[in-house]
Amino acid sequence: MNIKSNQLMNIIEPDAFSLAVLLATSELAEYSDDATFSKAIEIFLEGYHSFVETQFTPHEAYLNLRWLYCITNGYFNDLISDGINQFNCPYQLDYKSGVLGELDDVKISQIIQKINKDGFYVFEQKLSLDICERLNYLALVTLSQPYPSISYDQKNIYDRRKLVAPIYKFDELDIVNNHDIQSLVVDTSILALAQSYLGCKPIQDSVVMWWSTNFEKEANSKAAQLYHFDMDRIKFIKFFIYLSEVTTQNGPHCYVRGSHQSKPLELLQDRRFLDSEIEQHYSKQDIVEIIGSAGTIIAADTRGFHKGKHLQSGERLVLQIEYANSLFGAPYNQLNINQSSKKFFELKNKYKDTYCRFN
Ligand SMILES: O=C(O)CCC(=O)C(=O)O
Repeated sequence: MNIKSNQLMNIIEPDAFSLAVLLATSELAEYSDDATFSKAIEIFLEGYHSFVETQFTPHEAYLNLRWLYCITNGYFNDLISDGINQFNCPYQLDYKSGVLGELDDVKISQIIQKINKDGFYVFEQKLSLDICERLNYLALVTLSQPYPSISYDQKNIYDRRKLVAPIYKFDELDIVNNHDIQSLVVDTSILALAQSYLGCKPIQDSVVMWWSTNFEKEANSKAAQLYHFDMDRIKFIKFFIYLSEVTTQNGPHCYVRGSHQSKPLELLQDRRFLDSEIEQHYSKQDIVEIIGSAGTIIAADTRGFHKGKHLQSGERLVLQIEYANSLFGAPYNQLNINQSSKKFFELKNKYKDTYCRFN
């Protein structure tokens, strides 16, 4: 592992991504002599090679990504991301406006600066109420999976009068066939913002919609109601769209400002955290509850600490669209779309790398 970058260039003939990873990891190997650390990098590297060949990440390599994030306080991810960006240049986008507003390069760079500093951004522009209403209707007529649940093959139509779980999740395939969702997935303003933040062609890696309910009296860890950070990909950005009004009572998304950059050592563990643990390390002003009317759109780098606040009353419907710089990491869905809108069909073919999960 103590091989130098230029030596690697000469002895290996990999494709662009694996070369990027090799360069980045060789730099990291010089960063530490510790055997466990080197072993973790080796497993990651082998896993990455295997991913490049098969588009499938070995579980152990994914676990090593999570561990390396903690042990390097994010430095590992930043280095690999720099490597990926050398070989995966962003698109030349001629049009950058959409649901996030009239975006140009100046506006995008202001927003990116804010996300780099705070870890999240709440857009002035909101999703139209018409679309929110149509998606609420979709969420009331489509089967969803109560979660957590004693049985995971018991999808139900959401019935707010007979709650059985703190959240109800929709199958990705069921929602991506909807044309309103498709137009958000290929929205050019979201694409432009994601690629500016990631610094490369973004890969659309998940679309999730779920109801949160006040079924339980306490915060449920499995329902993401305790603070945690995500580490399913190397670098990623999530767009949350509130489809119902969200107040402090019905489950606002909470984010710890600046916690995506680096974390206090005591919190560099891959687990859930009590509010009191977070409060010991961050000031009240930096622990933010994001409330907003239906249509509110938030971009967040959820490698920072975040949670969905436990609901005291009511319910919340939210849609989440995520982009990453690689599909390496947790399993993802490959989706056979059987009802493409014209726009979705055109854009998924135009930006094939980004929409590679959609057949
Ligand atoms: O429900 C929320 O606002 C939090 C969701 C969350 O933790 C996540 O998407 O990673």
